[in-house]
Amino acid sequence: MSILIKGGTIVTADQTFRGDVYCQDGVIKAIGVNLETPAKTEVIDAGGQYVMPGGIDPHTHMELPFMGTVASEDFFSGTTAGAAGGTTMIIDFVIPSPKESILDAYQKWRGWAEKAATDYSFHVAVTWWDDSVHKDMGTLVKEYGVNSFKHFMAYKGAIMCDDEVLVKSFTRARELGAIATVHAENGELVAHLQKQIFEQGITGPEGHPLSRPPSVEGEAAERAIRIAQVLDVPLYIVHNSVKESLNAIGRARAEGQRVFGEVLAGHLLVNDSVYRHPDFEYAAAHVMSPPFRDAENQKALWKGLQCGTLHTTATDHCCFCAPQKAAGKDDFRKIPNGTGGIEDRMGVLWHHGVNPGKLTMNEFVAVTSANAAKIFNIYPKKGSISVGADADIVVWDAQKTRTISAKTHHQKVDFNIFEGMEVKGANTVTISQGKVVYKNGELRTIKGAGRYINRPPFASYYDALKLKREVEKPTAVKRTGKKAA
Ligand code: URQ
Ligand code: ZN
Ligand code: ZN
Repeated sequence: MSILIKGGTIVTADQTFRGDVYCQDGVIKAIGVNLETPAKTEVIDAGGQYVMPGGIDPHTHMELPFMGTVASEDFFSGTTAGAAGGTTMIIDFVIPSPKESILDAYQKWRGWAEKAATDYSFHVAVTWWDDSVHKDMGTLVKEYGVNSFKHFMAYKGAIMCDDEVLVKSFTRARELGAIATVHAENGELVAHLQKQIFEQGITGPEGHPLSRPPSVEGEAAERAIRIAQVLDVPLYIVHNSVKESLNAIGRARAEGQRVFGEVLAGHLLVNDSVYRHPDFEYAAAHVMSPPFRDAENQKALWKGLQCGTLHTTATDHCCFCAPQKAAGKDDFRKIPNGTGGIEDRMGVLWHHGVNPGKLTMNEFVAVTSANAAKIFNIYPKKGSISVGADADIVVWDAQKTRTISAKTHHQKVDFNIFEGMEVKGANTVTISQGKVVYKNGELRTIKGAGRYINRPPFASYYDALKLKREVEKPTAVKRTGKKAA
């Protein structure tokens, strides 16, 4: 199976140049002009369009069991919707219940993901601790290609980690050459504020953001950063939504600490006024954590993306339909947290980022694909247009316009947080593993065609052990028993 993408302008995270791309057996084999190709090669006309690495969404939750229900999007429908919008790989999450073997949970999620249409990988959440978790983290790194471990500092009484678990798990991650990632909200404060607000008689979705003010996120981000600093482990903070988190990341990075920041397309573009909408269904459809924020924080997030405090964009695609959200009709604390976005991330970021000049095209590729590949150690196999890379490619028409709507999207959810948004710039063709999976509105995804992608540790397991921090061993003070003069 070979394919030639002809006549386009190649845009990578660091280069823009005219070139054709020849792919065979799912891999990029040649880049250049006037390429010699075998007779049966499928030719894609990319004239007047850009040819970019397929998007990588490093934060999704397909068919996640959560808050008493299961996310409506599954691994096939979700990766298909991603392909429709130019995303060719997801990094999803294995989230063990407390006391559930993390290895068993990993195998369970692997089973669910077999139906995926495009490539996928997993962060594994550490939601509890004992020796078996310590051991299984090693197995997951050494044998299953996991190099990132997630920690929810929110969701008290469910999957929240206290500091003890953070310290033990971060320490283990460092030993293994893995990266620690966090959902940074102080779960104790959230629980306290939720109760206080509910008892004041605020039971609707407007109570959700009130129980998660910026300081609740800022405190957790700073705490995670400090713990990672003391334990000398790299840290990735997911879905940053407020300037307090950006300031914490910026300070740490200015001091040379290895901290990375992620931002959701939703947090960049959806305003917190949605929670004050009179219609419950509309407001509840936007309930996710951290909540969407005000214009001032949105502005700060764009600056964070422009200045390099934020490195990746994601969606946290975790869908619940209206009947599911209705569980919280009389109590906002019961509204399943989560919103969609995998199909629209690339389009809304191009329209609101590249078109007004906030992001160059190269920066767009960096924040939608290449940086995630680098941070999670699968670059240049993913996130690049280079010989030997996987042939995950989008052909992008900067002039193509479309209006986003739940009526036309391919996401398996009855709501779209970008409903009615008109965007200019969209993929006309999406190629996954060297095969066309989307072309001019026609989906050609195949259930189960996606592959699990191993992500090696950042240092070999044994090197990482050898690299174990040599703390200067403080010497004991010899005391003579004589009183000081
Ligand atoms: O917290 C997360 O990332 C998961 C449970 C999705 N839900 C959400 O509100 N972000
Ligand atoms: Zn989260
Ligand atoms: Zn999430």
